[in-house]
Amino acid sequence: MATDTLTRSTIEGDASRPNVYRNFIDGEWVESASGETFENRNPADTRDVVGIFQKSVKADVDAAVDAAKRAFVKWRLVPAPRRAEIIYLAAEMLAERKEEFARDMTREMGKVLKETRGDVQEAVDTAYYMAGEGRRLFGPTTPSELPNKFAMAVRTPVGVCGMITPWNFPMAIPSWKLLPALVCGNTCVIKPAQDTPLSTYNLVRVLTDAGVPKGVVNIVSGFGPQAGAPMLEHPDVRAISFTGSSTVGRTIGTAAAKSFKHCSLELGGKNPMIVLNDANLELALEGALWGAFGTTGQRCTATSRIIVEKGVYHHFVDRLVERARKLRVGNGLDETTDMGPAVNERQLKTDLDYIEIGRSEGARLMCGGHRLDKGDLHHGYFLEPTVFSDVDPKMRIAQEEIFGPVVSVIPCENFEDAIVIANNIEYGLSSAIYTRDVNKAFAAMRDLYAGITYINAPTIGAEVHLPFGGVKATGNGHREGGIGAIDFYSEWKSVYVDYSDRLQRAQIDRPE
Ligand code: UN1
Repeated sequence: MATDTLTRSTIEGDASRPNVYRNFIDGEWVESASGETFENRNPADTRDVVGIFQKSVKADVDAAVDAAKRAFVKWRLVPAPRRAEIIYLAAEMLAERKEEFARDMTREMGKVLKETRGDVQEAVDTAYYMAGEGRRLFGPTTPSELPNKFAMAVRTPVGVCGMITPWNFPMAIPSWKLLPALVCGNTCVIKPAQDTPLSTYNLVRVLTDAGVPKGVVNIVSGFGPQAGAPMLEHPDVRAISFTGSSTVGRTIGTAAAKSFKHCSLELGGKNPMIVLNDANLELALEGALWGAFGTTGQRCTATSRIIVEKGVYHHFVDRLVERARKLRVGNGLDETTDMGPAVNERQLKTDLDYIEIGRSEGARLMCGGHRLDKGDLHHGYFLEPTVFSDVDPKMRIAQEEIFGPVVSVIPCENFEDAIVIANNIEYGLSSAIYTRDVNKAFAAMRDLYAGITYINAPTIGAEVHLPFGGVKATGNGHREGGIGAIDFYSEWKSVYVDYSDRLQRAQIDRPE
């Protein structure tokens, strides 16, 4: 089906009567106490209203936390393998509805269908992985220092968990948080990003259909200051998980610390890709295009700096520009589109501002730099794929997270120089190197200071069963994905069983 037809029929179907979505609290779909709502519009065509959502306030968050607290009493006692069976069933249901949910996501967020299918798949993968954890949740058993005494540590749930999620992975990231929390026996209140609440609704509906009891997962939609901040202040919320900018993360971490909440922050990135003289240049080029312009550059793992050794620098830049110019920008519902729009007007403005900053700093704008607004694109937030070359590592475009399709190419002298440039940055999420020299590849694995390093692959595309997160301003030391998530959503309890029938004093009664 042509995009045109698809878009128009969607508009006609919805413009007269867009769906109204309520909050989900204690198993009921309820309106916000504020009585106010907001619109979720398609960034590729702002005439298309994806849905109307509740503008939640503190009273809604309080009701959701209260429901989660009551539900926790029973949910924590459901055997973990049983909790996991529900998550397994949810995985199967998500997989079945992948296409429908991908389309919803492209409409609300803009990224192209093949990527939104990937986003739903990431939730499916997480669900299968976490379902498996229900029969593990391993803890250590260990010898006691005393005779006739048994020692072990078990995982216990944390309690009510608050989650504040971003718009760039509208289903995958909520799944990274909700699913490990649930398998560990926690209950949840989630506030999805105001740009993409529908994908969280889709995920939570599936969880509910799969058998998650009422009150165990609650949704409050809305804006950070009104609907997110009350979670940080609420004494009954024991853990907060946030993915978003480092600036907001700092505020959240500070607020959470006041009441000693567990707090996991997954923040910004400015991810380098190093291309050495001996690299497979065609492969590096493919990787650069995918890493820089996939998801319209709106990934915290996006390749935003390409550090190229001088022997191949000019050739690489020429080829990159040639290929970037050919990318088809448009509505993500059209299967032939390579790159969708920016998520909203503010993000588009940020991108354009940074392009101006790059120019004024003296970087060479090689291609792109303009808003695209001819024809159908006029109703969306489209931007040309943009490449700057001859970027100095100290420039703002090489230091600050842009979160758009704007990449900086930085020349370097050699491998050692590349590593220095790569690390000389506030962030440390992902990193990549293209080389055929195994010695340099291993040195890079050791020396790139980041939470993720790829060899001969771009900086994006982490898999869900490995730790995900980064160093420095990228986070506060926690990891999502795999066991790292289980660690965050559980508390260790050490259990000692003394079956000696006498008082034995640790450290004091040492057997002769
Ligand atoms: C993000 O950009 O916040 O590794 C998450 C990736 C994806 C997740 C990105 N699996 O690129």
